[in-house]
Amino acid sequence: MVAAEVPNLASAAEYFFKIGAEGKRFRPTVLLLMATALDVHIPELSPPGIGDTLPTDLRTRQQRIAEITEMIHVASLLHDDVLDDADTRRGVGSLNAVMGNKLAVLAGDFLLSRACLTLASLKNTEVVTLIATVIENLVTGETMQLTTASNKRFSMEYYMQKTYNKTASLISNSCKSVALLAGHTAEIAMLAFEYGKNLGLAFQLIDDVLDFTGTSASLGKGSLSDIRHGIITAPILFAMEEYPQLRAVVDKGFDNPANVDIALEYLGKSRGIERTKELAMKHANLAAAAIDSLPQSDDEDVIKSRQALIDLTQRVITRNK
Ligand code: GRG
Repeated sequence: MVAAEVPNLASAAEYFFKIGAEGKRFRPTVLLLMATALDVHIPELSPPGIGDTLPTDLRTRQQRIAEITEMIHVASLLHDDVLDDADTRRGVGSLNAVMGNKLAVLAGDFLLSRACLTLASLKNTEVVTLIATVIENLVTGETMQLTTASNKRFSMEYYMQKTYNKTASLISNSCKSVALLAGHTAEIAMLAFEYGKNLGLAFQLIDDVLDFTGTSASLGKGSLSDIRHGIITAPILFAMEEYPQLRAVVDKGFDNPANVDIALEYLGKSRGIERTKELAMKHANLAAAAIDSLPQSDDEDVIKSRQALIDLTQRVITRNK
């Protein structure tokens, strides 16, 4: 799907799909599990669609959503790395570092266009609307993160909205798309959405903890990339509630590494990391509850996939990479 005719564009677009640089493939894994978890009998299942080019097999159509989702995810990583001037990604050189900003941006655009073509081939306008909204949310989330207005940067509500846009929208709307393609009711589609939303929020909250702690529990062991870029995440927001003096430190900016150390000191004294983990756990539990609310099934594969989706909610909050 990502093959291109022009050699430079071909190697750029394929870069993060090659073995060793393919990442965790967390989103497609969730989506294929969701497809099986929802594989329950629907009496009035609508026909898959119309037209010769339409894949008739439901599983194949749901797999297309998993592929589209990973392509959009990788496109957003490529653009993100250009914006952040990143050197590495997935343990290898970032594409902007290896092939330059121009090709990295174009490769992201190319992946988006391939994702759109695949989406169009599904001929489902509701799903097109959901995925188009995801792309808008990703751009909005990234833009929200650029804000310099203190009332927004220091607001937990703003942070959660940004987190939904940047991370949870993609997985929640694609989970919902998998349900809609199967012809499920709005109620079941909403449970699939709720699972993805809460899993995505938990995932990002833990990402924000790991930025401070890395694989160990001690502060300063992570890449500290967010704080060094002036991005204020949940651990610091919670620490600021306990220590309002921290606000003045954050206001000074983090160009001076000594300021990062002072912020880390406050964070260490506070319950910031703990409260962020608790919030992640709350969302992980809400995600698991959405799966538990699905209509009962005796099918062994359905039961296994639902259990795997529930297990993933725990893996997300206990992960260290
Ligand atoms: C081109 C669609 C598009 C968007 C442009 C740059 C931008 C607007 C949005 C950035 C969105 C972004 C990078 C969100 C972060 C999401 C996130 C948690 C990434 C890390 O995901 P993992 O850990 O990564 O699943 P791997 O490498 O395992 O796939």
